[in-house]
Amino acid sequence: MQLTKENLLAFYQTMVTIRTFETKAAELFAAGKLPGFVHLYIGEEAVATGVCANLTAKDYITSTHRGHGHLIAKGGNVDLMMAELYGKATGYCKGKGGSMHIADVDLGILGANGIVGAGQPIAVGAAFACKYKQSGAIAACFFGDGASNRGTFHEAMNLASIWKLPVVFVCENNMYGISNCQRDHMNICDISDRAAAYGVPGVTVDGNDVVAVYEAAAEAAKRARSGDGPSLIECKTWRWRGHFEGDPATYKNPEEQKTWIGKDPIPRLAQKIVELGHAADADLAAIADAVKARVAAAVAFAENSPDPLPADVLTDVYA
Ligand SMILES: Cc1ncc(C[n+]2csc(CCOP(=O)(O)OP(=O)(O)O)c2C)c(N)n1
Repeated sequence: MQLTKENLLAFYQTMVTIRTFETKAAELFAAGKLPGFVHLYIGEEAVATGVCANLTAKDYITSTHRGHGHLIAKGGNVDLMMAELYGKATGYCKGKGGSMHIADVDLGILGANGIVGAGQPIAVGAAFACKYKQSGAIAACFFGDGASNRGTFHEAMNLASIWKLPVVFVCENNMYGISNCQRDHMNICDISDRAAAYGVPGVTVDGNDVVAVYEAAAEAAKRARSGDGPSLIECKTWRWRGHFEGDPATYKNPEEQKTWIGKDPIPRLAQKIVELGHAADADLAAIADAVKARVAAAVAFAENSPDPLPADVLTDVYA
């Protein structure tokens, strides 16, 4: 598949937006400006970007507790996201949800989710609706290596398989579930091997190579759209930060961390773009500067937004 200059530059812009938004979120959290937990996706940007580039606004995604990247790649509004992180009334959930509950149903974003593995059955339900209504839309379901141990994963894969539902299961194997490295929480190397148990195609790709992710997702999306059912894509990647901001991550091997940071997906893509002659370093720097200004505007929007009113504390909540 030949990706165009426009495709690659769009990938670059999305990945830099995720990185810049999250680097700023880390800084703001450390400064005590963001209430609640923040789980960062830094280092994993190629996964959300490569998958969502195959989706339209009609398609659905389910996200995780580490969801900022999925939301940005699916077209989420960074002003509303940042305001939600600040707990402001202008945020996606009017300041009542925080980082782990952002949704935008009009964009097919069915929500970040603090419950590990909860997005899997939701994606199956969305895919069932797509098939039932013959809308032509599909669902992509992001989840971690830890979440692939949950019963929800196995139930979701099985049901999607027997009903041939249009779901792309995307396992973001960042090698850790909180402080447990993959070899301590499962006895297999490739999570994509689990697909065979459900009669589903499974593939493992380099999750730090946006083109590899894009191509695997293109194939899975095609399969889903043509009525051939689900696929499982395992993207091997690495979480650069602690599990949540404030986690010193002393359980990680510093050498391994250094090796993975050397595989940073953003400079890898930049190098490809420059080598192909699609842009010069200065053009990429201009994109990064524009993104920085966009994120700074989102911070200003959040800071200048009102807090939710005490009188509204019981509106828009279920319990
Ligand atoms: C059902 C459930 N069990 C446990 C937790 C606590 N918990 C939060 S994140 C996490 C690890 C998730 O690991 P993984 O799925 O690999 O995602 P990652 O954090 O690596 O992106 C756990 C166990 C939870 N939120 N929900």
